[in-house]
Amino acid sequence: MGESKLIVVSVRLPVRLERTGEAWQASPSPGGLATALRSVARKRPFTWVGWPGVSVPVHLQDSAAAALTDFGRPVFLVQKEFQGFYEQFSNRLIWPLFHNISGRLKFDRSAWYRYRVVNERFADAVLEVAEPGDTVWVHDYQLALVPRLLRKSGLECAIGFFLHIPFPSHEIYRTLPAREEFLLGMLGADLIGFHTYEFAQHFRNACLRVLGIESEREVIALPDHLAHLGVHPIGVDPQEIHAFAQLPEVKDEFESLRARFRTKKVILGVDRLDYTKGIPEKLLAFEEFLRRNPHWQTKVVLIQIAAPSRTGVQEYRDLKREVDELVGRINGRYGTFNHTPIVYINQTIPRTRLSALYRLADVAFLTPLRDGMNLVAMEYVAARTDNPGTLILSEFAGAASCLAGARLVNPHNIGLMADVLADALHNSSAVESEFQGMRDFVHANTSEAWAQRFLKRLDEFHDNRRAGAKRLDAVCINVVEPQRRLFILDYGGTLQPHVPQVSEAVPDRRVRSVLHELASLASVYVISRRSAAVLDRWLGDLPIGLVCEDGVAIKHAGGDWPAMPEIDPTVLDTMVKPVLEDFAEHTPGSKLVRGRVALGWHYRTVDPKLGALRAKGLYAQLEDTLKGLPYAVLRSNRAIEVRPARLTKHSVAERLLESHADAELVFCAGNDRVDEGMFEVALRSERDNVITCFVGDKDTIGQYFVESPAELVDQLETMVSLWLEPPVIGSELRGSGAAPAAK
Ligand code: GDG
Repeated sequence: MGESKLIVVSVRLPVRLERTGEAWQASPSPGGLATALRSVARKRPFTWVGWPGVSVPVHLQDSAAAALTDFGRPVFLVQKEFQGFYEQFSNRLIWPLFHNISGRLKFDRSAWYRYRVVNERFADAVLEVAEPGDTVWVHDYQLALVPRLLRKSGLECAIGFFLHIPFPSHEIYRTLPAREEFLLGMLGADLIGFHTYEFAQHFRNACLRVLGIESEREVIALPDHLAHLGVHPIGVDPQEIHAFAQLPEVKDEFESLRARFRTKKVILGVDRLDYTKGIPEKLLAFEEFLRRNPHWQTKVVLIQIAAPSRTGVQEYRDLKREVDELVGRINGRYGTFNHTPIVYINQTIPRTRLSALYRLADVAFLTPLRDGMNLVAMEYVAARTDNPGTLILSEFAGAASCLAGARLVNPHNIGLMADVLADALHNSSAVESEFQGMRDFVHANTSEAWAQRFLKRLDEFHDNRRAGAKRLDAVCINVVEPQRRLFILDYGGTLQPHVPQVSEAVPDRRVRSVLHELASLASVYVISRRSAAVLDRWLGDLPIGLVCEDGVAIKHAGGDWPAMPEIDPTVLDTMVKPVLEDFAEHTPGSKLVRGRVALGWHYRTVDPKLGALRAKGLYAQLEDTLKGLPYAVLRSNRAIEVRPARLTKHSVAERLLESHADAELVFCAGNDRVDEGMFEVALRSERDNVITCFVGDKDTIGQYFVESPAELVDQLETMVSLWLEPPVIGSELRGSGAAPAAK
């Protein structure tokens, strides 16, 4: 096997693809990412998967792919896909939402559908080129579903994901209609990278509040793997920036600009013309500065480069008009015959000019309302090798957390920005030591170092991965050989989805039918928190065993319920209740729930963060209080419960295993921490064939998982059909035929 390769997946291939008649010409169009990956790509085999940037008619796709061979594996998109996936969902929904601009939210179901389909196309393209042992690095919000799609496909590769834009606070994130699927998509990765600690924390918080996944520090535990969260601020290439500045044409450009603005202070803004970049706010601040400081009016110039971006999107056209008007107004008001206060360039300027401008500008004025990082800030610092300048930077840019020598501003505070600008120009000799600190950061944290560090972490995490649960696949596990089988199945959340109303929790036809069929092949027990009467109504006609109230009593198939146990309430009333009451009083939204044998504290409607914190404290306190007593303290999904140890699911599982000592296959399924108590018992029993299956997206001690009750029912149906299949001589999957017995 050759050396493992790196597969980079981003929405765009770093290429310019042009058509002449039926032929295609591809030339490199390296962006920041391609530069960052250059050194990594030199060291190991490397492939890029992405869209080539233009629409390619189906009959010309083969020839276009051939022209792109040296650049990577193209994913072609037709116009409708491009619009829905890219313009609508990615750029008109996720982009504003993740930049805290939720007023612009436009959720369109068909765009979401396109987004999913295109993400599947990207994942399929990766699967075509990937081999076991490769590393796949997926980039940015347009492809958030790809990591999970790859993981679900069973790909044996390290999977990394990097989010180049901010991750918003939960208050904003939760407004996204597809919030669960989007989060789970990213969680398919082994390592998820963010520019700042704040974004990583927002993500972790969203996992708790949207998915209910509690996590420790920087790891989100999922059934089949750990998704690590990493803070990896991207960088630039200072050496290249420096080398570029030495080019004769850049020097010429610099001299001519210097001559042109020699009597003036130069303030520079370089942004894509995007509403997140705070260009109108910057212009207003500059206007306010001129108004407050008349003596500066003819001595300072703001050069604002606003490279056109997403011109097909209405919001961007509106922004262009707004900026045009503001520039016109300010220049009209403060301009003179010989002086124009704002030099506004609504074009992408050549790198030579940009490089010269970085050297020329006394002040870089960068005021995004929200920005993942802001590379311009870093480029400005890197370009000022000889004399420092002043960097005025929005505190809402990721770069603000790395560039300690910048003067931070709130871009919504126009007056403050005007004052900071005045101060920067008055005290224009920037402090060398502060600037040097920023240079040091930019030199230590280059784009290449960023890529190398991310990939190193990714490989480490992948190498040290724990043996997590596997997705349950009835065809692959050995369910056929064993003749005597015992099934212990939790009900709510396991066989049937959780619903708010008990009346709606009635088993559906499929569940009843699979239980019925299963019962002819195995001993089946269903455990539920419902009363004996409710269970009888729902499932009493089936030839299966029932366990009521999460372990209070067992009714065997065809038998009757035993007398319900009476318990002495002293311990619950005197030792447990006061503690629970105290917690309920101090935790708004939580409440005490009294069952026949149990006392519980439920925090389903409590703020998840507070609930998790209090639950931890309560659990520890109860364990301590009840030490040595025959009571169990149980943590389930958003509840803590105390009940006699003999009346728990755990003890039911022990008894069932005892009474089915001859069962060769034990299958146990549940969706809750309490159910994991049953898993423990089953796994400890040392039977040859134990299958413990967790239903859900959280960490589990179960060996297998499925994502939903529907998937579990699917798998149970498959098992039934495998058992009922007539034996095939010589086949690996020898059917056992219908063989009930102690079943
Ligand atoms: C996303 C995130 C994150 C701009 N105008 C011209 C020009 N540029 C170059 C700059 C810089 C790049 O474009 C812009 O980078 P930013 O980081 O400022 O912003 P986004 O494009 O929004 O990038 C951002 C980044 O991803 C990386 O993770 O930092 O937060 O939004 O390199 O120099 N280059 C030329 N002419 C121009 O007119 N030649």
